[in-house]
Amino acid sequence: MADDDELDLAALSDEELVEQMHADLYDGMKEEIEEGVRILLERGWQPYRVLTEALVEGMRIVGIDFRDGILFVPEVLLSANAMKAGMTILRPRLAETNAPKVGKIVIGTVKGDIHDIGKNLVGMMLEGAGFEVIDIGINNPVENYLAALEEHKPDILGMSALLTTTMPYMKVVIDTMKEKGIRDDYLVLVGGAPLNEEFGMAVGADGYCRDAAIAVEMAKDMMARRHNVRAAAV
Ligand code: B12
Repeated sequence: MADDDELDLAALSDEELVEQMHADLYDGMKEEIEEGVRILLERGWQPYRVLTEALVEGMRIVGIDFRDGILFVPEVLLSANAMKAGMTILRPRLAETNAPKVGKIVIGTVKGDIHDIGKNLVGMMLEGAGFEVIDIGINNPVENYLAALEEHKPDILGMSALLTTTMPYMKVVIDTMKEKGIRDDYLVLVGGAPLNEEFGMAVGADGYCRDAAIAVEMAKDMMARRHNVRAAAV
């Protein structure tokens, strides 16, 4: 039984619960977020809907107050941890287990940047769409990307950056790939809040994706086209 002053999340309507989860994410309430995610799933919500409407939207609100100096790093870290806890519950549900593997991707956040929620989300969604995902984490210098490409031989390299100061590093990675003569062996996808299509093209990527759903579409599309080109060549 809940205490008198403790909110019974299960008693809330869907709409109230989602609003409460935005507030709980804002306050970094990990256990409440976990409970909210479970309740929505039990009520038949699709995992992707829980992810976008409850978690990603909640983090968007956190982002606004962080930008405006109302929230600070320690508080946003708590929000991020609560978000990650919710994502952990959703992850296996987003992954269609027996799906045939459609391709392989190495994904990581660039050097100097420790933001990983968006990257993790893209990885989870790609996993759900049947990709094998090798996540090399955050703060990756070019050497890490090259080593991962060499070791895992993926179809796609994905890079994430959330800071205007770190996004130019994507060009360093792509230029190094060109110097080594391996650029065309991989498709390169880039993403992160401060990027746009134009930036993606300017650094020499094959594609820029605004969000994880677009990343899945683009990755699948690119794999299909690559497959067709190869099939036509034989
Ligand atoms: C959470 C957060 C943090 C957390 C990160 C926790 C974590 N584990 O990730 C903490 C508190 C650590 C943090 C620290 C800092 N942060 Co911060 N942070 C954010 C915040 C609020 C949310 C980011 C987020 O998770 N969004 C939710 C996810 C789902 O969205 P997303 O990351 O954009 O990802 C989606 C797409 O972009 C895309 N995508 C992302 N990556 C990829 C990769 C590929 C391959 C593809 C295809 C697609 C793709 O798909 C994703 C899913 O849909 C943003 C605000 C914002 N508006 O972005 C600020 C923000 C990014 N941070 C900012 C700043 C300034 C900082 C600090 C410098 C603050 C400081 N003074 O110390 C430090 C820098 C630390 C570092 N060296 O990296 C600024 C950046 C400003 C700028 N223009 O550069 C922002 C924009 C806030 C602001 N407006 O001031 N931060």
